[in-house]
Amino acid sequence: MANHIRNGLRSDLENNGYCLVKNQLPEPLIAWLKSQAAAILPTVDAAHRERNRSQGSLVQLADYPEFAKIIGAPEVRAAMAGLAFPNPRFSSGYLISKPAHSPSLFWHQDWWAWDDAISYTPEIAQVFAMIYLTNTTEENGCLRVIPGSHRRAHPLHASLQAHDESLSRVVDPQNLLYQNHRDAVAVAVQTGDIVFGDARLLHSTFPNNSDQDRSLLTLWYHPDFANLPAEIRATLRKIYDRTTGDTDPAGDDAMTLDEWPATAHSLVSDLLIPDTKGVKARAWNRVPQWPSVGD
Ligand SMILES: O=C(O)CCC(=O)C(=O)O
Repeated sequence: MANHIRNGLRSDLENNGYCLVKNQLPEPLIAWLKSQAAAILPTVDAAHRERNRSQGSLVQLADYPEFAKIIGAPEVRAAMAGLAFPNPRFSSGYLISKPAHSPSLFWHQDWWAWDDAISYTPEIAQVFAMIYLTNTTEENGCLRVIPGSHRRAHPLHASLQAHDESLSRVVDPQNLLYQNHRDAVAVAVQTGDIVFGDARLLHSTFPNNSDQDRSLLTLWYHPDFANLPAEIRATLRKIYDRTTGDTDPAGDDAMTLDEWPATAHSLVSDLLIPDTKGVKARAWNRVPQWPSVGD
């Protein structure tokens, strides 16, 4: 597969904070992912579902080495090469399932290093790659985004309580963070597409009003890991180690990618986050402080 840089998609990612890479994954790979999801999702317990009612589920992929096949897939690598990611690394990923007739995902952004100056520059420190296992529409809970919100303040920022526990549990369904917004753009996909998005982008989903589950994998990559500030690299290592920022915290049998069997490990070894022993981690701050001028 030739690795041509796709300038239109790269500028979508830079300017709008997201881009849609169409028809990138072959049907057998999607069918295989669906079969994995169908085996795992029934094992998700009721307490997890309650805790993550707005997301649906957040199953840490580190516990399932079989997902090396998608994290290191040549098609995902080709998509990242097309977006001119010089040195991508992978820190974590989740299997997210939005059951039939379930609520919307609340508006939020996923970046956590807002104390670092890099957060207010065009540099893209972290992206999601969302791989949906069904076609999505507004009816079954597709993604929605506020284009450009990764680089400038938006009124929704003022009401954010990112990944606040009561938002995940949908304690108050009337909260405006579950509602549609006039600046929102729906991102409907076909299976085989990949949605890439800057972690700073405001996003949410429509409710799933259909009779079918709507699942996806979210994979977190870092396009130019080697050139990130050392403190951010140190925090990424902690995320990778599951000692910070893990929304599906480690149980007794929880794994990190370092513990994966050799066959799985070999598919992703060049993408893993190296040990940053001794480097102080960047403090966790989920709240942007936009400069008043010169953004
Ligand atoms: O469910 C989706 O479509 C998106 C999930 C997501 O963005 C999240 O859980 O942060």
